[in-house]
Order: sequence, then structure tokens, then C-alpha cells
Amino acid sequence: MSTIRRKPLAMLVAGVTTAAFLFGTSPGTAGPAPAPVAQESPTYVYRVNAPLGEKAQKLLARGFDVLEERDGDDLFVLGGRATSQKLADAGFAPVVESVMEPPQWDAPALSAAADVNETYYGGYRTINAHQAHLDQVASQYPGLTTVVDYGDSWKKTQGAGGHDLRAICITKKNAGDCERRTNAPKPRFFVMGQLHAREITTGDMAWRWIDHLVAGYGTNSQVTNLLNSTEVWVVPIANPDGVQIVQSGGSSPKLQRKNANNTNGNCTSGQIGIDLNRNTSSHFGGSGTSTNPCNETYRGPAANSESETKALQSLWRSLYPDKRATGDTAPAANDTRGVVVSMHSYSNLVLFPWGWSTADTGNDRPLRAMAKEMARLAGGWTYGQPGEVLYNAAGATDDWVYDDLGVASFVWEIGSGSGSCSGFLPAYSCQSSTHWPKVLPMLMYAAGKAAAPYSG
Ligand code: 0X9
Ligand code: ZN
Repeated sequence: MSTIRRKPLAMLVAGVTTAAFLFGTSPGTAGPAPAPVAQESPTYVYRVNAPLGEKAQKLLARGFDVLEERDGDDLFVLGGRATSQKLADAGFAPVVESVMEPPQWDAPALSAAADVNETYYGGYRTINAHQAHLDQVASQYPGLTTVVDYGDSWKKTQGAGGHDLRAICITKKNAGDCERRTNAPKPRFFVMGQLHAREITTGDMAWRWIDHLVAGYGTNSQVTNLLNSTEVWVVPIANPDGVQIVQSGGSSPKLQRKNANNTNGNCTSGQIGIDLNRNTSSHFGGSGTSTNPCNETYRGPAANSESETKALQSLWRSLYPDKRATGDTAPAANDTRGVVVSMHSYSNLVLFPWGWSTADTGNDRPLRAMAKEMARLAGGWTYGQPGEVLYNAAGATDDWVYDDLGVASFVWEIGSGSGSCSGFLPAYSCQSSTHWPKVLPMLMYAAGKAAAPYSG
């Protein structure tokens, strides 16, 4: 497995900026303005020696904001001045890699009435624009699409604004298609974006994927064949409350990763919320998870505690039959259908279960082969289990999908760690110039594998 090489660091944060206290002002978005996100100023990227294994896991267990990037034996940690001392206290020897100065505040001009054209940070669609987009596509293409409300965000469950959790099913609709039942006529490919809110590339990829499919049906033969044979499910924004916090920064998006549930800690320093990629019941509480509510990898008070987690799980359980016996080694049946992709950013990686450990799943061979092909289609990304190329992390949704249902499950970490289109917040033009040309072939391939991921 190749190690991720990391080049000099003007990178990471091409465009990543933080301010002392950025207060949520998001005209035109549902509900009250989000709570302030405390971000220390300035913010540093620390280089820390943490080889794969014990030291890397210790770094995560202590709740440091570990960037998903590795340079040989080194990992990178985001934090304020005090983080240096905390790292030293934990036995690490941090070296400042780069400093991110606070930006000038520049509030976004958002329209009062949200529509599909409402954007922030140079073109990224707001959560309301994503919602309007689903409605627009559904009304323009009723024979190809069904929009499903699969639950409520945490804020909505509290009656504090918030959002519906929504998916769109896209296929050439025949009787019985796009229904929430496990014996669907067609195999299902499922892809989601922005489970981690600050990974803004991923929502944009979902938007483009939806448009590519509906516009291509009847004109593009690959798309036509795909939609004649397969249901494509897209959740563009899996963590809408988090996205509302991110977009409230306007031209300086906030780096909110987690959901907006602040009932476990209001976090005057650090970030509120639960990491939705640590909250599931698949090895909940294992490696790479934190018990500190203000840490980036806070797993939440209990397995599946979050409304976003529960809603996703009940959606997946309604779409896919359980094809895997319990335990960590049982393979899913060879005739299992379905592929699920959780899009994240960044580091140009294709990951597959297990993420909680580097033990092989019972379907390691086909999962690894598919990951290899996806990585090739992206132009030479690195692929492997998370613990082989990055770090172990338990309780993730990708592990849960495979663990609970046996469905082939992947994480794509979209975008490189250095260069002009790198990091969490690439310039919007990067989406068409750099990311979409890589992601589209992966999407088409992954969707095509939904019929029989484990056979052959
Ligand atoms: O740590 C994560 O949740 C993912 N990386 S990110 O930087 N986007 O946060 C990787 C998750 C990989 N999958 C599992 N560990 N199961
Ligand atoms: Zn992520």
C-alpha cells in the first residue's frame, strides 16, 4: 500500500480560514442563525510524528483534530496555540507546519428567499439551494425521480429550525421502483455527501451527479443504460445543520465537521456536535473516537444517538436486505446487491471496511478489487482499508452499512492535500476543473457494480 506523500504546505488550507469568533448570520436559510463556532485565532497546522498503529491511534483517541493526511510517519493536527502544549503533554513533539491567519470578515450576500441559485464561497450551493434543487429536478423529471424525506436533522427534532433529511431516487421509473422496500426490482447504488459538513466538495459532486443523470437520460447511452437497470439514490447533504454552520461563514466558511447537537457540551473552545462518522453501532467506542464533546471525533453519548444517524440507518435498512451474518468475519452472500459510497474530503483516497480495525472483512477480495479500480479511474488515487493508509476509526457509517447489511461500502476522500485545488475549501472553480472529472468515472463504475459487487 503506498504511503500518502504530502508536499509542502501552502496547501491544506488553500482557502481555509478561521476567525476568532465567527457568528452565524445566514439570511435566507431556515431557522435561527446557528450558534457561534469558537475557532481559535490564529490556527496552526502541526506536524506530528505518528506512525500507523499505536501512536496514530493515540493522537485520535486524545481527540486532536487530525487532518486526513499522512506524510510517511507524520500526521497533521489542526489547532490553536494551546494545542501545541496539549500535544506535548500527550507525549508528542509538534512542529508548526503552517499558520492560518484569520481572514477579514466578509459576509455573504444571500437572497432572502432561498432558491437553487443561492450560493456561498464563490459558487457552493447552500443547504436551501440543495433542497430547492431536489424539488426542481423532481418536478422537471417526474418519470425519472422520486424525492424521499427520510427524517429530520437534530435541530428540526428540537423545533429549532433545522432541516428535513432528504434523498432522491433516480431511475427510469417502472411500477415498484423507488419504493422503500428491500425486494426492489432493480439493484441500488447509493451515494451521499457532506456527512462531514466542512467537506464542501462532496455536496457539489452530489449536485452534479443528479444533474448528469437526469439530463443524460435518453441522450447519453451510458446514463440511459444505467437508469434503465439501476436505482441511483443520492443524499446530497447528510448533515444539513452542520452545513448551515459552514455556509454561515460566507466567503470564509466555518470548519464545522459535526452535527449541531450541543446538548452534550456547548464548547467555548473546540467544536460542538457529534461526529456522525463515529456515532454508529458498528464497533461504537472503538479506535479513533473521542469521549470529549468538544473534540472533532466525539462519538456521542451512545451508539446511534443522533437523529441523522438513525434516519440514515432506517433508510438503508428499508432499501437493502440483510445479507451478512453477525460477527466480524462472515462474508456477505455472493448474490448481495448494492453499493454505498460516502463522499468525504480530502487526500485522494478510496477506502473500504473495516475501518475500525485492519482485520479483513469476509469480502475483502472483491472490495479491494473494486477500490483498486475506482482509484485507477480517479487517475491514480491510493486505496486500502483506513488503517492501512490513514488511521483506524470506529463507528463510521461506511462500516455500519457493510456490518449490518453486507452491502459493499466505500469512502472516497476527494481532493489532494497540496496544490491549488486541495483541502476542505477549494475554490469553486476546482469542482469543474479538477474534482468532477475524477469523480464522475468513479460514480459510473460504482453504480454499475450495484447489480453484483461480489461476483466475479
Ligand atoms: O475520519 C473519517 O471519518 C474519514 N476521514 S475524514 O477526514 N473525511 O473525516 C475516514 C473514514 C474512513 N472509514 C472508517 N474509518 N470506517
Ligand atoms: Zn469526512
